[in-house]
Amino acid sequence: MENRLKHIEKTWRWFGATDSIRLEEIRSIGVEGIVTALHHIPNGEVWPAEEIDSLRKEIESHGMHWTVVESLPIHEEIKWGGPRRDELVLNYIRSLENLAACGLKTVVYNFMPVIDWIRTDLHHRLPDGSEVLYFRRIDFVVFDLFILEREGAATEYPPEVRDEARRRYQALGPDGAAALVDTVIIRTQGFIDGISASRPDEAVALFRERLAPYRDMDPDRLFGHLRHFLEAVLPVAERLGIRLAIHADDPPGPVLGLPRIVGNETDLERLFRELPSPANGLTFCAGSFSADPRNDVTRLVRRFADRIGFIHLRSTRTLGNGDFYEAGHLEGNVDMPALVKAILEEVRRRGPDVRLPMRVDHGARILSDFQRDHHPGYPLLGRMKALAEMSGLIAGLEREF
Ligand code: DNO
Repeated sequence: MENRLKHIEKTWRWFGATDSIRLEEIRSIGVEGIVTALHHIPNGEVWPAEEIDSLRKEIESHGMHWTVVESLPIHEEIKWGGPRRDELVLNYIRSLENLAACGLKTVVYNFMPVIDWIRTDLHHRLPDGSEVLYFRRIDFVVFDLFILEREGAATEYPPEVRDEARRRYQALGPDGAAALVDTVIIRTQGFIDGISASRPDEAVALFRERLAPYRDMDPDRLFGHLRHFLEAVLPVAERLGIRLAIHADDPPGPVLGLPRIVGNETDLERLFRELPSPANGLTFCAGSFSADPRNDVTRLVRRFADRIGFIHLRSTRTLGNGDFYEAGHLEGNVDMPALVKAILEEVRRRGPDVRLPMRVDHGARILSDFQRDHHPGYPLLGRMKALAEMSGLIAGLEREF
């Protein structure tokens, strides 16, 4: 294929039948591999081989491959260690067997309790007229203290933060508060996590229910649950030739009193030291790691290079007060040329025929993205621009390899 990078396979996240962006459009912009999941199957149920295979064939009929599964989600009960967890782990294993039987070998998951990625504003306008995703720390505190009314939350914030949050909550008013719930839960979690709530009050009730079993959860216990899961699943994955690739926490660090354990060098060091199986891999999400300014993202690539099974290229700009927004792919906290170079060094080390799948993660809304429906962060043109930028950067750097 023309347009083909030597060491990197260009992939694209597609949400299947509910995605307004069609496979033929994706193919026409030089994408080789699709990243998707059986999004309609409730979390915890087995993915049937026939359904996996028919989706695979649909993608292949458009001249591409289904390269990465993102995600095969982990049921909450595995994360909090509930009574059904071993049964749910067995279901997970059966899904892995069915995926492997259909040729799928890279499987993304995350271990964030209750809530996956978090943004408080999906329409932050930049001076150039584009719209990006934004995380405003104080709005998240408002969500926690005044909407969720989480027990014990007040003691976790200093008085001046609580006062600021109260003023902000009053300024938002009831409509603003409902819009915040819509953003934090319904829009950002709904399409990836099958959250079916469509009204803010339902969504909040569901959230409270999900939070309850995590009372007193600390990072060590959560890690213990991840270990329990991986000890069961990794030997099977090894036998099947599957690499599980855990996604970084987004944003890294505790939220809503819940620990997060995949956010920095210390976390990754522990994960791979305690579970050294080669099937224990990483989805290197540059944007997620970059939302903690203490992370040196290029250093993380170098340190854990051999664990990386899949790359998400993206960058954020942090604003020093806990806020961040999604910067252009060549802007923000990530030194993208240095990061890509570190990745190419690793892929070359793996051998001449190895190519690592990469997708650009999220994208600004630009041009006709405003006229077309899409999941937050996944517009056509903004991502296409990012893909073009990243492809050019990689093609240039590959000359040295
Ligand atoms: C959001 C995504 C996440 C990610 C999962 C992986 O845009 O980056 O939802 O896919 O955390 O399990």
